[in-house]
This record gives sequence, C-alpha cells and structure tokens, in this order.
Amino acid sequence: RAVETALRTADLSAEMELHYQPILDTATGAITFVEALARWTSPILGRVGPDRFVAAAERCGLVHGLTLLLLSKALADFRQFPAWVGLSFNLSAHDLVSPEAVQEIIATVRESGIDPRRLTLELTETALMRDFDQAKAGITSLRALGIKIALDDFGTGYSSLGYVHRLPLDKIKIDRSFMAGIDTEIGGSLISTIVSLCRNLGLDGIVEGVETAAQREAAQRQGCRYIQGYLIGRPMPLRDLLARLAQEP
Ligand code: G
Ligand code: G
Ligand code: MN
Ligand code: NA
Repeated sequence: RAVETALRTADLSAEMELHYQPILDTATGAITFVEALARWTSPILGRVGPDRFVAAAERCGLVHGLTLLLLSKALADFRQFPAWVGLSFNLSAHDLVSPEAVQEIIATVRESGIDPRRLTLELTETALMRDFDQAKAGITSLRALGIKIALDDFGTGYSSLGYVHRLPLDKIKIDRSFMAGIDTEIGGSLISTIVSLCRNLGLDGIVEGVETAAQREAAQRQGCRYIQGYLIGRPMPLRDLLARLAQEP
C-alpha cells in the first residue's frame, strides 16, 4: 500500500532510471543485446525494486503510463548504443490488453526513430494469460513492425509448453531457476531439453542467471548460445554500460 501511495505522488520521469544488463552471444563472443531494467528511487521510500513497483503500478492503473515513460527513456538512451547492439525491454501484463495500448507502444517506438528490428519486447506468461487472443493480436502487430518478442521467465508458469507453439514468438528466455540446477544430471537434461525445444521451434534461447564459469561451460555444453547473468555483467547504469561496450572487440 505504501508503494502505491508513493507511486501516485511520484515524479516518475525524474525518479525512474534504467539500468542495463548485457547478453552475450557465445557464438561470436560479443554483447549483442542489452536488457533494460527499471530502478526507482522514491524520495519517501528510497530504493524500491521493479518487482514491487510494477505490481503496485498494475494495481493502481498506472502501469501502462509507466511502461511508455520507461520505454521512451530506454529508446533515448539506446541512441548512444553501438549499431550492433539490440535493446530488450520488459512489458507488463497490462500493456497488451487493448489495441489502443499496443498502438501507444508502437507510437513510442516510431517517435524514437530507432530501427524496430533492434528492439525486443519481453513478455511473461502471466501477461499472456490475461487475455490470450488480445495478447496474440498485439504481438502480431508489434512483429509486423519488425519488433522481436521474447517469452520471459520461461518454465515458471503453469503451461508454458501449451503456449509456445500457439504464439508468434522470436525468443525464449529460460528462467534462472533452471541455471541454478545445471550441475545436476536432471538439471542439465532439463536445460538441454528446453534448448532443443527452442531449436525445433526456430526460436533463439537465452539462458538467464549464469553466475559462475562452471555454469557458463555447462550451458554452452547443453547448446545454449545466448547467455545472461552476473558472470557476464550485472545490471549497470548507462555510462558503465557504454564504457563496457566501448571495450568490446
Ligand atoms: O532488475 P530486477 O532483477 O530487480 O527485476 C525484477 C523483475 O522486474 C524482473 O522480472 C523484470 O522483468 C521486472 N522489470 C524490470 N524492469 C522492468 C520494466 O521496466 N518494466 C516491467 N514491466 N518490468 C520490469
Ligand atoms: O524476469 P527478468 O528476467 O526480466 O528479470 C531479470 C532480473 O534478474 C533482474 O532483476 C536482474 O537483476 C536479475 N538477474 C540477472 N542476472 C542474474 C544472475 O545471474 N543471478 C541472479 N540471482 N539474478 C540475476
Ligand atoms: Mn526480462
Ligand atoms: Na526472466
């Protein structure tokens, strides 16, 4: 409740910041994508994590406005990225609920002037379950523009397998809970099964939560091409990210 109250009176444009976490393409050794992660420093509550403020914004009907604000901030930052790096941005469950909401996202992307093919929008299964047909229609409009769609936190929902072939997707982000168990026999075979599923569906698989060199080696052994996690880089402010990208080969 305190978060909702603070959100309602917040100057979101001034108080919200985006951090960026690199995603490694192990086939080329380059950072080819970066995920934007919102950070809020409230003058009343201090730092509040996105899990909490996104949920609060959803409850009080502020989330779509917040998404548009964060997306335009991220796209403005994105102009400073090298040309080979794409941007991945998280949408909330409420962002695809109507054709109007989808059109507002499209308008924000158009106004930024970026090439939509460099943008990936991440959606969770919960977001898709709210209204499957509407979400599917929204995804179809976004993809028609060249925007890529990733299913986030894959494997944590109720029926992920029932969705993947019914939705026009480009990527699957394998939840970090799978990475935590990769050094066990069953954990390793779970990851390799999801990786083959991605390959069979023609989707890019991105494994999240890679924290150690041993996990990275295990992930690559199981055929994972794209890797994200603290080992590659923590979420960081824009200037740190740009410094990191400038060191790239
Ligand atoms: O960065 P962190 O690990 O604290 O993020 C926690 C969760 O918040 C993640 O599931 C992430 O997808 C979500 N999140 C981060 N930034 C945003 C954002 O800008 N919009 C939405 N809707 N969710 C976000
Ligand atoms: O749900 P989503 O994938 O959007 O959430 C990304 C969240 O995961 C971010 O809040 C980020 O801080 C967190 N994260 C990223 N890499 C790692 C990691 O290697 N380990 C852990 N524990 N969390 C991570
Ligand atoms: Mn995400
Ligand atoms: Na995720």
